[in-house]
Amino acid sequence: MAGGYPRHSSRRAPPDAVGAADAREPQLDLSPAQLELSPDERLELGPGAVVLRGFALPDSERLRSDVLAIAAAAPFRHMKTPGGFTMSVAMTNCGALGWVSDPTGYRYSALDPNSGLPWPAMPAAFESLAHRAAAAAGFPAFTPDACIVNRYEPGARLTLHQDKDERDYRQPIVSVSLGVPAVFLFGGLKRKDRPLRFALTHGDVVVWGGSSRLRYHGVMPLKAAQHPFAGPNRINLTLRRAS
Ligand code: MD3
Ligand code: FE
Repeated sequence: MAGGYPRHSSRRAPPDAVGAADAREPQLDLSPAQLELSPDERLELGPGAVVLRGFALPDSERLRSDVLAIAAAAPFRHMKTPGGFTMSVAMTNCGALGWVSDPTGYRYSALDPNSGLPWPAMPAAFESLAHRAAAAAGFPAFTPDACIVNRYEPGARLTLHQDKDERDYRQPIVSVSLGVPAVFLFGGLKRKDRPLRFALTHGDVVVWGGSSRLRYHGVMPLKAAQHPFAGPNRINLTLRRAS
């Protein structure tokens, strides 16, 4: 339990401070061109892991206003971890359940601890997008009850972690990348397995199911850039079946 972190149950390992960006240019294993190769805009990364490049682009404006409404009701915040760190990624949630972290641990909760109110409802556009993306990847019955909204400011990152706080790992996770592009790390089933690196850009949707569901993954420090969707930030939605 280095640094007070449970080694296997944590979604997120200790984050670095905001602004602690790596100065080196990350070397990508899959170039943006490789992620663009197929006319049906679909790339299998591994069993059950499917990139649907640009799948969210037609919904971009709707998603943007929905994220703004969620953030107005349940503002982005930098959560504290049980290990005593403050996350560099700012988070909020929507849906019946939201993921929260505080010095006592991680859990899904029906209430926003900052307000004591339920999380904002899952917007229809989120649910529909997740359902269509999961179906396109071979998961026809996916109905998310939780959506974590992550906001990356320049320098924010997620170190390698597994997502293990959900009840049923047979349910995939659908991720939607919006705004400034990021370098994503896709590791193996052991933390030490060398991760594949590739860019996730605005509008990309990835379905993470099957044997990829428990693979380690993370996000490199966000480079300073601008994108019309959210200025200097990257927004990532992860739609889940938590219960
Ligand atoms: C691979 N978010 O919220 S989304 C997270 O970009 C998280 O904000 C990242 O990891 C982000 O937990 C990555 C892509 C993702 C999400 C869940 C996965 C990849 C995954 C679960 C298993 C394997
Ligand atoms: Fe994750």
